[in-house]
Amino acid sequence: MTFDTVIRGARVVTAADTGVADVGIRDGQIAALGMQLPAGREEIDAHGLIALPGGVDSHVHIAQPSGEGIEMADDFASATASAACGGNTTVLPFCLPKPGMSLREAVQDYHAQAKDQCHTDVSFHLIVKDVDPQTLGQDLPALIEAGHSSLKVFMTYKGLALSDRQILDVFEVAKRHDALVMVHAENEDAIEYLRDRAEAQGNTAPLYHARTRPLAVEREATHRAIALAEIAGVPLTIVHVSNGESMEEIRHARARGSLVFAETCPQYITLSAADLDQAGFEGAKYVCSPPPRDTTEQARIWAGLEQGVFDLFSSDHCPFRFADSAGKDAPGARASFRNIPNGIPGVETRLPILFSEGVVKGRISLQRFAALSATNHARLYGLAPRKGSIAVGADADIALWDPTLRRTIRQADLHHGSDYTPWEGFEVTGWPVRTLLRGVSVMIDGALTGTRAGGTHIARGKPEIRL
Ligand code: DUC
Ligand code: ZN
Ligand code: ZN
Repeated sequence: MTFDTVIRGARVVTAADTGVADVGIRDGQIAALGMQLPAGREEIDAHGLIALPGGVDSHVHIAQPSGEGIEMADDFASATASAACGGNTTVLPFCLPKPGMSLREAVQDYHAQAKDQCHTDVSFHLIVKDVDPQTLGQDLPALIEAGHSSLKVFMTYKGLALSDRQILDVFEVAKRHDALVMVHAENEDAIEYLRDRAEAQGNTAPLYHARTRPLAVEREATHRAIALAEIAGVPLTIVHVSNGESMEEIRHARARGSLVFAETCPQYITLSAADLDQAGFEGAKYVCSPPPRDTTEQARIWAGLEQGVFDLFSSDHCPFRFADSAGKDAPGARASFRNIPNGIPGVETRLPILFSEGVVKGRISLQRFAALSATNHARLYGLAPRKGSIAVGADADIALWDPTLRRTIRQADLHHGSDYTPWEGFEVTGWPVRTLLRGVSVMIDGALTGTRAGGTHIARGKPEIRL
């Protein structure tokens, strides 16, 4: 038995187990796990390192249309370079049609943008903003069958937010075609009311982005999204859960027997509304939705991660440049928080933050880290068993981590297209030192080593809804 590559002596981690083993790779797949495997053409000495499933980040935004004159800071090349350097091997961005474009045309356009540009594998979620016969009756069924088996609906943002009836109509299509629906749960009317009031009182600084999206805005929409899913009889994922009250809605629904999956993100365990409350325009760097909360809510989110409320830990990488009128400094953004583009970069820092704050600080096990960072994403979004685990027959998507490496997060060291990181100066222990995509090293010691064209689009199967 010969191997293209053998990784020797790492502690191999899956969502179920850990143990020291050699990993034999052939034709891009894991061909053997064992002790003293025969020599490979390439030998990687990984003694003292941890071999984790390559990260699957199921919530990123890449080159997403963002309104007149606004541009996301990443294209597929820079976003996936950044992802690979952060220990990821697959990312799932959202495909949003530009005005006047059908969902099917938008997916074609997205495929064209991704082609030959990616350092990791990619697969697209579909954002449903037009609830019309063409989208529901034709585009969605065809796209789901072609491997785009997850949809996102919004309960906030003018032009994106759907009515309850429209959400139910989308749920119905998801049910018929076995797609998984992801919901952005914030109540648009309540936000609009609070925003108008804040502006009328002259409260226009970035902090008021957080003040006008209080917990009740998210908790109410989470409750309603779950109720609508129960009425339609579909499972759903509540994405980017920021606080304990929304988490309680999820817990209660599960106790009733509902199939609700939950995602949280680094910003909800490490950032707070105080970060938005800084002199001048600095707070705009932290404007994302839902907004970062406070230390009490951070602790509740940690409890949810430890106790298994959360299935997914994603970045919600949604990068804008700070010093750029096509980014955070958009026209009108200094006059009112309303005009600041929502989103922060984080695809490269997601895993080091969870590893350091979670595993190194003893809050979660390595197995849970694997589940939260890769395995559950792959299973829920139809990528398993090919992705998300270190198992014979799976793609050889592996991140080798040095669990003792201490790093201070610095914008200067990151690979995204944004000009800042919200975690500037944040200290972590543990960092990925090599990323292998289907057996090929795409990052070694922070340097990209693969070719852009190494990453490809993956058509996905149906969600596994029993995690
Ligand atoms: N929702 C997201 O999922 N990402 C960024 C902004 C938003 O509102
Ligand atoms: Zn969202
Ligand atoms: Zn997002």
